Amino acid sequence: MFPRDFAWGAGTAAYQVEGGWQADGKGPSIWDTFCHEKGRVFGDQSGDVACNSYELWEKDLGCIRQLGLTHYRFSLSWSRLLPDGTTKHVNQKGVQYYNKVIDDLLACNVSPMVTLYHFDLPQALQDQGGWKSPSIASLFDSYAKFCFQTFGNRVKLWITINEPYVCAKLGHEDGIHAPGLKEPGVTAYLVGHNMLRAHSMAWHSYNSDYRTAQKGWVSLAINSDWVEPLDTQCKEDSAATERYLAFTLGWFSWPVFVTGDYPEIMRSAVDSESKKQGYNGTSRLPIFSKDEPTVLGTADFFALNYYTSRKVKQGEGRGNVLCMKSDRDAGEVLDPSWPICGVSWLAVVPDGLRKLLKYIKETFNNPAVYITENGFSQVGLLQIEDDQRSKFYKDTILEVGKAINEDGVNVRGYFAWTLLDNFEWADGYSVRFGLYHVDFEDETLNRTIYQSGREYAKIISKHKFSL
Ligand code: GBH
Repeated sequence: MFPRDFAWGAGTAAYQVEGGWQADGKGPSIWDTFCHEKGRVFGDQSGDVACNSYELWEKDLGCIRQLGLTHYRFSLSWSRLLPDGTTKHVNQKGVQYYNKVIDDLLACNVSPMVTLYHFDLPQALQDQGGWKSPSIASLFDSYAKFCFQTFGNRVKLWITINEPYVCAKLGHEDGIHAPGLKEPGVTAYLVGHNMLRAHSMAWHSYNSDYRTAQKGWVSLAINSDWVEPLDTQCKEDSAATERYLAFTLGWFSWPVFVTGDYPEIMRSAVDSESKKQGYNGTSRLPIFSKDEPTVLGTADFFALNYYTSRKVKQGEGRGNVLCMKSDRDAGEVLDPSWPICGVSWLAVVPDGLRKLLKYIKETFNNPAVYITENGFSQVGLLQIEDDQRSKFYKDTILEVGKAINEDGVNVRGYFAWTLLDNFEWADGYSVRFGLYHVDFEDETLNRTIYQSGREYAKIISKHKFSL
């Protein structure tokens, strides 16, 4: 059912697992700052220690081997490598750490997929305006080139930025992620724009300076729910669904995969609202400069993070409120038949992934696709025999198989989120997404495989060598 060279992976992100927030010369990131402020995160918890993967990497490697993964996705902490964010000072201890991770993986026949940025901007760069500042793009590009130069002889799959949507919206519109800004209707668009520029510069650098020698692939990870009109017969619901898609999946995928610019629906909505609101002549949605290389075509594959689905209904109309939600003007609802057994936003809809994959094939000209994240959480009582989650993985992977075999989608790999229970951002340690349980109460931070981890290992061993 799965191609012979299909990638079977799991993922993590630096801030969620590493700990060692001040170890060996690491500079602080915006998540260090954010967590150390009162009232930001569940129980005022932080990633100061997390799973301590900085010191316990070999335990993680043991888990990776036990699962039989062919690929492991992890992210680099920018400020562990470059403490003030710039290449003026390189922290060699950080370089050594990631060199060991990469070399150990390769020695075990596991291919690394490396994310350059998973939410943890160096605080020193935030102090200069962070993602709001146009100059962040070239700072990111320098960091990216440093990583290609240092690790690219061994890393063949790169993700520049993880989920620009989440960074922009949750970090700068809703204020529930670092840097905790609540500047609705304006800053998220600006941040998203600079993230696209940063990604594009890094891709162009790879393409011109490293691709020939290193022969890797570079993309950005785009999160998207699958959405359908609540009432498929209702024109307004269908139009709202189009708008919803334009403001979520479309925001980052249209520029990169379709036109080099934002979706027309998004452009016209934000432009006309801006005009009404007296933004004299300018739109809150920035414009791509003709003087910079195009963002169109700056992805060698489609990297998709899929978790859940939504039904979309007619919006309530655009009031006078300045925010993205008002620009988007579409309401979301859950289908009562979708189970929710973990964190509240995650309705279990495995076939939504198949539908989304088909949509991606048709809309973006049949790209190679890696599902770079998909997973299911546990909240509350600890359950090592987590049969609901085992079923989730079985059902979802079956849908991926159908997408490949029945819909002809070019899916190259599947990465479960996540290897270990870890620091789940604003939810701290209260939400567990791991294939391994981590005992955060105990200093040893023991890793124990869940039933779902054993199930995933079984699926992998069944398919890994079959054709
Ligand atoms: C991923 O984002 C992240 O890449 C990963 O680091 C994280 O651990 C994983 O999800 C699990 O959450 O709280 O109602 O405001 C997935 C996209 C976007 C899904 C934000 C949850 C929060 C909804 N996420 N969304 S709410």
